Amino acid sequence: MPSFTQPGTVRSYQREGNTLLLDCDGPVVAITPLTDRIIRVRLAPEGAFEPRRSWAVARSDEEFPGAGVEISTTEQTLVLETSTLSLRIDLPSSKLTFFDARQQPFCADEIGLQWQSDGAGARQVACSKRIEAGEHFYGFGERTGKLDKLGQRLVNWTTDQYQYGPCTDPLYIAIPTFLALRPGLAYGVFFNNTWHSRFDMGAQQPGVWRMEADGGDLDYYLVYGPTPEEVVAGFGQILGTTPLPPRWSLGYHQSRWSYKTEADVRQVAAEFRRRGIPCDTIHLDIDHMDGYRNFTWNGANFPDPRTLIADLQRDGFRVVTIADAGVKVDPDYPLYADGMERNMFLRRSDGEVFQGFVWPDDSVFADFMRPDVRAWWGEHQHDFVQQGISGIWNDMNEPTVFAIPFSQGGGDPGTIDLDIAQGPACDRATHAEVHNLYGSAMAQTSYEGLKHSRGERPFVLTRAAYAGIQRWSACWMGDNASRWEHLEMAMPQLMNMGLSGVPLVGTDIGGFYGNASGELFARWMQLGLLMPFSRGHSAADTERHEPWVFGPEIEEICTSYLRLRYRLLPYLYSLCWESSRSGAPLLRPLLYHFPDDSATYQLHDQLMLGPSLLAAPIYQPGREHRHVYLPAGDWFDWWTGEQITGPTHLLAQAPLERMPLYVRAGAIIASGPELSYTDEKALDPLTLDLYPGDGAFSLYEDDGFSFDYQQGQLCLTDYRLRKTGERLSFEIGARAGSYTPPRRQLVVRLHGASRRTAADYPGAQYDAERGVLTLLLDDDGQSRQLDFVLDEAAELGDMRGR
Ligand code: MIG
Repeated sequence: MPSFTQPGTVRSYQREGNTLLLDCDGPVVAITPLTDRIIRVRLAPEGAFEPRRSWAVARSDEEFPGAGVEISTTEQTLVLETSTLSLRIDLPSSKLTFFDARQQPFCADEIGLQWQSDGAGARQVACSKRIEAGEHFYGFGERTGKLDKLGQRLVNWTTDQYQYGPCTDPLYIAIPTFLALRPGLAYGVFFNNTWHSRFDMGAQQPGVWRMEADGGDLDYYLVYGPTPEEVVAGFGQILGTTPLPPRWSLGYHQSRWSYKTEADVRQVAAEFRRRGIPCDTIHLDIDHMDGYRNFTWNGANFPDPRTLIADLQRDGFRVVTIADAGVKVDPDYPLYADGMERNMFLRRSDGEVFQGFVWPDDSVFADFMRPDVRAWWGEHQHDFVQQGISGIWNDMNEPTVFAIPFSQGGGDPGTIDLDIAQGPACDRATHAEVHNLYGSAMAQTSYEGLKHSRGERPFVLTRAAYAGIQRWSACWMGDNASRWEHLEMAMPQLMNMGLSGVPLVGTDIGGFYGNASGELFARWMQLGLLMPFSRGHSAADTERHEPWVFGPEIEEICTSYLRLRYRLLPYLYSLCWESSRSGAPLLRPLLYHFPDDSATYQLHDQLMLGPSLLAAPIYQPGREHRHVYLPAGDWFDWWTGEQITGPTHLLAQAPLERMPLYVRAGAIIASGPELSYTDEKALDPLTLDLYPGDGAFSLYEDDGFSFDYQQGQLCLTDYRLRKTGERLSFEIGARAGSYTPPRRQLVVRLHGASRRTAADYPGAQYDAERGVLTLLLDDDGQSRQLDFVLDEAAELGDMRGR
């Protein structure tokens, strides 16, 4: 049995450019400060760093700003200091400990860097570090279970998990990043290794966390906070952020495996419009294809797709079609024949093209890591997309391969041979090294192809992914089930994805496997209000799951939440703008905004949409109330207007039509008119709901689909609320950017307003019961300021009286 080795004593050190190299008598440790809070650490067991592959990062070390560092030494230690943190290297043991400005240790080596070789050329690398008192762990990409991963062992290996449950690990998406948090100090780690790997967060040995990989380098990026927001922004710098999505993709998506015929699709679309239920997109699953051949149509069921899509478009619908990883072996099928001729598919070590079973039975797999393969796939996608398709949905891209053909039952999903070579000629790797990247590379292919074909912002949805997927695609959480525990699990799953750098995420509303009850569906649709990617989807052998199939009561609830989502699009879209710049998630656990309040650390069942809205969904049957925790500060009940001062625990009323929802004091919530689809009407009137307190909000607007914003065709308006005693001022900033919204009405609704407040605005409408003062203004783009006098005593009196 081989055993792990450590680098040992640091004999000497030298600087090479921005990197500090520690020579440990053979092994070398490299430390590179990339910014004043991001430090990259690498180990070369044999002393020389190969020009190793860093597959997923968005920028090379040279593209980071670097950091001013000071180095000092004592007999036993070497200390490296940036403006925010210091790193102390213990020379006898070569162990690293980071310290914040208050000299609190974090991310401290327990055993530190390690490796072992099996003699046959394979090498494992590892690193063990200390878990500090009160520290908890989040992120880790797509996981089941609750929010905090302390005490768990988590594997990074993209896997088609058939019928997964609350304890299944791993799933389809592998993102080896995490956030560590204790009051006052957050840091993050990106384990820059694509091989099969795992995190052990104190499961094996309490008080110690460990990362281990079955190949490649021990290479990690340490990101210092001290807030979760800064850690996630650091992941954004390393791995990239999500470019602004097309605005229509923030609307509701309706899917099913499958809407099998043109008539079926037309009927579903017509039903949405007839019933006034907002919807933007219809997804076509694998049955639209001719024998599961990507980019083809089943001619009998879809005789005239162009006309179908054009008709749907006139009604405000977009069409997204699925494309699977497996390409059907069929010499008469152009994608296969052309790909064979041009050598686009993966080959086994004996040189034969690899074949495996997927939906079309014998299938081959494109080598999406090669740029020429991506361009070629894009050409085939182009001809199909030209028929009017707006987005591409990638599936089975873990990649999944079955042991026996589907026609004979399929068996358990596996993947392609690990020794298969992949990647461009200059950078060949084995599937073992890049398995986790297959889904991301396919999504990148779809994205680049769509961008090229349509010239508009692409919409791509993928099931499998690795860190950095946010640059190309939205993600959904695969095949969940129509069960209450899956609704519960959706919340931490989506929030942890957000903390892992992926903002556009959702689960199949209503659940994929099995049949939802109306009650489960309504509660899921309420969570769907908040999901950045909001799509209903269900499996082939289930009952229909459209919002109207559960009867009028459920339909009405679904309609009202979808209408609310569409009204909130200006808020949501502005969050996407923010996210594109910083990497901030849209859906956030409370700890993101309240990191010093450890009462938020285990809250897996409350979510924040942006900085201002806090939701406490119901996820159990028969519930009409639930416990809610509101952290420090003032809050407003969205439904009643009641003011609540936190920190507090309360019992919220939640009859079936109500998901408890709160607004943070200082919030400025931008909303628009009621819509049946995102581009139905211009943003007029623009409504701003003001909740007294200190706060700011930047409204982002543009044409919603093009890249013109990159040339400044955008409109940014900064709003600010300031509360001083009983005075509240509301500032409207001048617009920035060269996109001009139409002249429109601005509706300002001040919550928590008293009769005294209203007295200064004699012409305005005042709702005494709800304490809302409504002002109608002309939104002409000029900056201005409105002042209000609040009357706290009267206000509280009014509220208590109810
Ligand atoms: O083996 O395309 O997760 O959303 O409906 C199942 C059929 C293949 C799995 C996806 C699911 C999709 C289904 N697919």
